[in-house]
Amino acid sequence: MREKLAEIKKAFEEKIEQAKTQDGIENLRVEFLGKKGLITGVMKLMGGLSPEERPAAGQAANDVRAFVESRIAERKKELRQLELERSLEKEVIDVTMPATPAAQGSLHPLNKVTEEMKRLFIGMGYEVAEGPEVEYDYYNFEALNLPEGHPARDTQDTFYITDKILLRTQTSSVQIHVMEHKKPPIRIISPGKVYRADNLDATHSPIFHQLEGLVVDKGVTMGDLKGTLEVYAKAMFGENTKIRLRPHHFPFTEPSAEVDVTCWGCGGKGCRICKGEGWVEVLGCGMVHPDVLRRCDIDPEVYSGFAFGIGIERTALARYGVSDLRQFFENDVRFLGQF
Ligand code: 2NM
Repeated sequence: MREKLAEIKKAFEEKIEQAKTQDGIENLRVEFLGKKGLITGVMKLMGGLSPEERPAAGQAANDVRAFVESRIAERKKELRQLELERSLEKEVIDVTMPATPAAQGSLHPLNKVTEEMKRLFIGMGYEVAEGPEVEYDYYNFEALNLPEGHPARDTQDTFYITDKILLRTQTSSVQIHVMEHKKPPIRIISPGKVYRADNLDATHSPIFHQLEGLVVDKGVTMGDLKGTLEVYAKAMFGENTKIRLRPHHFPFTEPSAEVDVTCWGCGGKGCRICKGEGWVEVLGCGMVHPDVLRRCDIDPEVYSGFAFGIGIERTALARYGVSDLRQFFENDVRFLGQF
């Protein structure tokens, strides 16, 4: 019996050293201590011993069992520690390594120039006014001296929804709404989308953006208009920029002018940007027509005003040297990411 226990103990000691996993130890526990285990087997033989032999043998068997139990617990702990060390070694994290930068978006170039223009005019005391893109023909045409039969109202040029409702072709319609509801002094800009029945090409789009300005007060003159536009031109195209007004015709302003700025590419000498002219056209403007004021219940004998209209796409094309307006609408991030 003693020899048998000694053998079992020896076998256990060898096997426990080789056990490399928790499962392996569990198997050993079953093999030695389980119901059909080796030590349990020896215990069962106890009944066949004489009463004198039994206590010592029982003691010896219990000692071996206690040894096996404690060695198993110990080995389990050792293995857990080993496993922990191994995983710590494998899962090292270098917290000083630079992080992968998260991809960051940027403002769309059209929004960027719009925001720049807004900031400039807000700084001069203007408020931003917005209005509907789906508009009555009255606000888009009639109120602006474009009566029925005017060529600009042609279905070839304007998107109609019904005979009387259309997609606005200019943001001046917003200014009519404002003048109807607010009495002078008025100082507003209205940025936004406008629609014309054009085919998309390098210089035209059926949807584009405008920013129009309107100032109405007592004693507003063309000199105020010119001074305002000079500030705009210098801020937008550089401090040395000069402007010139060329007589033009708009139905809603009188007098009207188109405005050129000295070319930001060559300073006026003539280059590819200005096509050798030295000047680039950037906007249209004029003194608000007395009929337009009158329709909004503003007395043109008391008040006068100026207005101007800036094409956002045109300005962005010029500012960023982009040659094809379609790039603004294709939303290719390789293009958009450059601004
Ligand atoms: C332009 C050019 C000239 C304009 C006129 C008005 C209003 F509502 F006061 F009559 N708003 N915007 C205007 C004047 C727009 O765009 C090229």
